[in-house]
Amino acid sequence: MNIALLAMSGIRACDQELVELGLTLPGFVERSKQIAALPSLGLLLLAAYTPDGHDVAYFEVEGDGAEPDEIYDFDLVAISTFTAQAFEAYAIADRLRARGVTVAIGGLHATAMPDEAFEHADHVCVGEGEHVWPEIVRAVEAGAPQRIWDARGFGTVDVSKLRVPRYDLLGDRPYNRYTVQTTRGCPWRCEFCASTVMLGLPYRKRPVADVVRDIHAIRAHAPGAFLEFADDNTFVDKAWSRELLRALEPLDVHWFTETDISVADDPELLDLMARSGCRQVLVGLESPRPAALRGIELHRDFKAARGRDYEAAIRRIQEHGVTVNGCFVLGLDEDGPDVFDEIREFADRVGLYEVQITVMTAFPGTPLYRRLEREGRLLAPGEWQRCTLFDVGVRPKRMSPERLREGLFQLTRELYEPDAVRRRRAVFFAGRRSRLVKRSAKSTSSPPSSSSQAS
Ligand code: B12
Repeated sequence: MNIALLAMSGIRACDQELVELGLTLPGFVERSKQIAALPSLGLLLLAAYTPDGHDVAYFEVEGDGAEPDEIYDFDLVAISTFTAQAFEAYAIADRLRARGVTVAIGGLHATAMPDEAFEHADHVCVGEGEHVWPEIVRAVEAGAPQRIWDARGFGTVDVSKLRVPRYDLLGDRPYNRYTVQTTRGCPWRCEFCASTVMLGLPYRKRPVADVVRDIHAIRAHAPGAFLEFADDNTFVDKAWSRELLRALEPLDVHWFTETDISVADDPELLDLMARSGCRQVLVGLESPRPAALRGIELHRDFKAARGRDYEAAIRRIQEHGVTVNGCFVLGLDEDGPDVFDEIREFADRVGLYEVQITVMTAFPGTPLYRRLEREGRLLAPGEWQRCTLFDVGVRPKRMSPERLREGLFQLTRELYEPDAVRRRRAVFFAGRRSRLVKRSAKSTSSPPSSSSQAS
């Protein structure tokens, strides 16, 4: 068969005023462009798991939502989608099926809403695709009946045996970053986490040698590529992390990842991160107010336990030369309208190199969605196109939805205004310089250690 893999790419927001505001803010636009063009790692992995004897090609739906004409010539089209673009994906699937093309859909949204997806696709994958995808291909080839495939029935994917994603399928299309996974899952259970539907699975680390192998595959396709680890939380196991970072060091790569604030506890890890090319870590801080963090992480209240220590922790990370992208969720139950100023002040004081603000969003399948549905606080249930993290879809507890939207606008203007960005970054560079000065003073005043004499 001829199989097309169709990724939905680009960044979305329904609120036109916010989109226009973004266009006038250089920092904001620069950041969106940087992340807008990433290939779908999920589909590149599926390509590697396609049974022999089939031809596979990779396509992307462009920002305007239009699918490429070529996909109508394929026998089977596999679509991967997140929630915000679910309706666009369904519309494409409907058009394909109307023209006799078989469609399979998977990804986070299909995992949360399989029955809904099944109305638009011949086959739906719930959960990880590595075991299910080959079965779907065989079923389509054999003309077997349409069905929903639940990955849980096929056993948890053993990430120590993952195949190399087919980066070679990306062709000449330019990407700003290439993704590679080092871990899957997260030990924490944040109420709003949009990856939750996959998080019932255990936290899994890949063999370091396999990560290195995949990076070589990326570089064979795109020499000098900037890497993004498509992980939920990379540095949970500190010993494994050190092993990974030591292996990255000689590769001369630059990379970005998402992790929790506990990286700040380990100076050796931070040194290794800097030396191995880590440019930035994205950390979900959620609120600058420790009281607002209570109850967010449902397992051990991890965020509430760490909130008081945020400032010192961010300084420690940044002093090592690794920038922090601190993410805040606007509209948390314990945050009132004062939080907008508090976030700006926090970011200025700490010198956060990058700040990301999003509004509290109830993704289907999350504990937050279920709670807010019970409490009658979903403003537009089922309007998945609004699940962009920028469109207000939830009634906050301590302010009106309109006030939340105004606060998002106000803070967007204030945070991304060029002078504000420069001021924050100046704090980062000053902290970095002072650590380097201290380090060089220490190394010139202390006698050489036996190990450095030996080397
Ligand atoms: C890379 C990334 C992007 C890239 C996506 C590139 C692409 N085309 O895939 C870009 C920058 C474009 C992007 C955009 C957006 N993103 Co994003 N992104 C991520 C990120 C960091 C990693 C995703 C990833 O690669 N995972 C690893 C792969 C291996 O997993 P996977 O895609 O789930 O695929 C597996 C299974 O789902 C399954 N599978 C997937 N597809 C299919 C298809 C078939 C047929 C089958 C059988 C199986 C199958 O098999 C795969 C292997 O097991 C995650 C955060 C994270 N840490 O996970 C957020 C994340 C996925 N994004 C998120 C959001 C909200 C967005 C945006 C809405 C932001 C915005 N305002 O525009 C847009 C939506 C765009 C869209 N496509 O719909 C949310 C999604 C929540 C949700 N339920 O929808 C996440 C979880 C982040 C968050 N803040 O919570 N994103």
